[in-house]
Amino acid sequence: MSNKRKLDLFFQPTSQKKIRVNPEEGDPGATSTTSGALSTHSTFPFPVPHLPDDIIEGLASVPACDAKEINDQPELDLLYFQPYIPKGVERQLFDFLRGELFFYRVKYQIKRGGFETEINTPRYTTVFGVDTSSDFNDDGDIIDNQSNKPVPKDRYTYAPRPIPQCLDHLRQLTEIFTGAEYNFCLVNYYANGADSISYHSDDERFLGPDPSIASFSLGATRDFCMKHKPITPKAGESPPEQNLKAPLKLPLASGDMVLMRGKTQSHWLHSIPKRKGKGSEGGRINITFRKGVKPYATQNYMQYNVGDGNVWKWDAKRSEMREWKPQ
Ligand SMILES: O=C(O)CCC(=O)C(=O)O
Repeated sequence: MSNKRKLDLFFQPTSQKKIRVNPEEGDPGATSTTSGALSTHSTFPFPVPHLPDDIIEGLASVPACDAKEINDQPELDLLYFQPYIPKGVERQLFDFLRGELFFYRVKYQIKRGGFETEINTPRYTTVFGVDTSSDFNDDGDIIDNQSNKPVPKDRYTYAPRPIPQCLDHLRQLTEIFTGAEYNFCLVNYYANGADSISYHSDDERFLGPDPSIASFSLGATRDFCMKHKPITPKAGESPPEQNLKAPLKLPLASGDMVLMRGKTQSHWLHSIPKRKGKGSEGGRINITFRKGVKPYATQNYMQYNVGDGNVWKWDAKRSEMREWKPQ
C-alpha cells in the first residue's frame, strides 16, 4: 500500500474512527471519539487527554516539506525536515504536550573516579512504551508477546507505561513515513537554555544494530550538535581525518524532525548544549521514537527518564513546571 493510501486511511474522519478508552475510566470496553477522551493507566499519575481534533487535522499534512539528506560525512545518515510539522500546528502541539504530560527531574548515582556521584539530569524527562518482548493487552496489563500470558515478575523493576494516544498518533504517522517501527517514546522538556543533554549516542545493544530514531523539536530553537566518535590512531599513524572534522550544528526549530539512521548512532555523538543570551529563555520539547528489542531497554529508559522521584506538571498560571501531588 502506498504511503499516501496509508495516510488517507489513517486520517479518516474522527467521527468514524473509534478510539478505545481505558476501562478504568468507567464503562469497560467503551469506545469514544477523540473529544474529551483520556489515556489512563495504573502507572500514570494522572490521565492524559487525547489530542484535540484541530491538532489531528493539522497533522494530516505532515511532512510539511521534503527532507534534506545529510550523508556527506563518514557513517553519517540523517534526514532533516525543516519543518515536519506545519507552522502553527507545532505551537499547538507544544502547548498541549507541555500542559498535559507528567515529567520527572531524575537523579541517580554513578561511580566517577572511584567515588559515588549524584547526577541531576539537567532537563525534565518522561518515557512511554515497552520493548518487543512484551505488550499491553486491552486492559492495560503487560503480557509476554510469545505466550500471551502475564510477564514473569522479574522481567521489569519499573512497570512499563503505554504510549498515550496524544503521542501514539504521532508515532503511527512517523512509522508510516519513515518505514521503521517504534515502540518507545521519550520526551524531554528543556525549560530554558540552562537545560541540556551532553554528548552521547543512542547505540545501546537493546536498540539493535543501526537503529532508526526519529527526533522531533517543538518550541524554542536549540542547537543540535554532532561530532564523530574519536578514532584512536594506530601506532605511528597520524589521527584519522574524522577526528579533525568540525562538529555539525543543526539549529533545530519548532516543528523540525531529524531522522537518524544507518551507522549514525554507532559512529556519531549528539548533544543539545546549554545556551546563554538571546533566545535562551524559551522552553523546548523533544520527542524521540525508537524501537527497543530487549527487556533492558524498558528498564534503562524507565530508570533514567522516570526514576523514583517526584512528578512535575506545567502550571500555566505561573508559567513554570511545578511539583505535582495527588489531591
Ligand atoms: O533534545 C534533543 O534534540 C536530543 C535528545 C536526545 O539526544 C536524547 O533524548 O537522547
